Amino acid sequence: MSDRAYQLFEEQQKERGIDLAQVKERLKALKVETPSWGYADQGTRFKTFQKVGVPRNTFEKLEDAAQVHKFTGVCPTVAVHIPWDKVSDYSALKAHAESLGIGIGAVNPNLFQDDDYMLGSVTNSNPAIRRKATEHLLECVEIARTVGSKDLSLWFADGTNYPGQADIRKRVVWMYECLKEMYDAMDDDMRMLIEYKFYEPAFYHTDLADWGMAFNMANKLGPKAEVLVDTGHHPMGTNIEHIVAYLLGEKKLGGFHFNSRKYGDDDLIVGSINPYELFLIFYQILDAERDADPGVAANAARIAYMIDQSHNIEEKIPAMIRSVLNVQTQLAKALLINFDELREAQERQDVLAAENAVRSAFECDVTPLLRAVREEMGVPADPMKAYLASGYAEKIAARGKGGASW
Ligand code: PSV
Ligand code: MN
Ligand code: MN
Repeated sequence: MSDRAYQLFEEQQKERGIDLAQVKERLKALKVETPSWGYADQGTRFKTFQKVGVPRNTFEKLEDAAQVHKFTGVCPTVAVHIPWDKVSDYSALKAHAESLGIGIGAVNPNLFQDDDYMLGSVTNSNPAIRRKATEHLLECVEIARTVGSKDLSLWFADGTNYPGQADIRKRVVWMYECLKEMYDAMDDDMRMLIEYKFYEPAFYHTDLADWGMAFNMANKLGPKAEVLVDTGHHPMGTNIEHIVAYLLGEKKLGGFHFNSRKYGDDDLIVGSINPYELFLIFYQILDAERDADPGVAANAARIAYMIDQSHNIEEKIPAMIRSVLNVQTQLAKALLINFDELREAQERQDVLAAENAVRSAFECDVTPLLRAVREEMGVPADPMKAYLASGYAEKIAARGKGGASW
């Protein structure tokens, strides 16, 4: 891409009233956390494909994640899932991450892969099982402390398959009691990110089925608890950006798990199915960053952007790089919205002009902008090409097949 392409882009954006210096600064501030499990072998309930070169343990997962950061420059942290990433020495894990130039991000407790949790974890009618689940949550707070993480990310598979199977109202109370114990054990600067999902693995009811239930739980717990929006966890046709705007208005948007879906919780590469949705999510966030209420703007500024994908047919590292680039691309496009023009159109109640102010930004080609920003950040202008040419895939092939499966 030549300087000419960038010059042309700059001229076009000037005409649209966009200050590229600000756009570039905002793009450089983006941080996207990648999930340790996205580097492992993953599958569907029909088959897990074993790939050559997959990390054999959490230390190697961090090494792969460090490559994504090296080539994109925007992925300095990695989320861990316990016990998938259980190690005997978490200080050593932290030190390993730091030696690679990255850090450990959100700690995700796992309350869905133990036989004891078949009928629920924090909602189980058996108090001994609820105790066991709570102890795991407390253990994760301690792990977060050791690895220097401030975010505890919670998702529960709890739910029922049949009408009458359990007492729905009692389960809400039990969940609250367990989470309250965890909440009280957290440091003041830690955050509890509460994720919701409307079905799967439970098919009749899920205890935290939607944003409203997660929001209510977070409100009851207090200011350290916020809602996490996983873009794959809604029924068909849901307006996710509306949920985002609403939660921002309430100052309760904790973070995202980005991925794409076509039908269910597909966990596909973010931006691969409906890039406009991702763009519209960023539109709401950038709009909130400009809110006159400093609390709303502060919420927009502290959002944790995380990827939650399950790559089962894709090459792991390139799939992660693609996801990160797609997030960056849609943020870049949303930054080209002329918010003054938009406001004026809204005030005039000019529906078509307002819609045009948003859509016209999406229609811009941001390739020259992203290349320029990456060069200024000291990373390759084309991270995917650079990674593929780096020889890392060939190097990790020595790990062979049969790596970690989560
Ligand atoms: C559940 O579908 C989920 O989105 C949660 O975030 C889990 O932690 C993750 O996927 C596991 O892959
Ligand atoms: Mn998720
Ligand atoms: Mn999911």
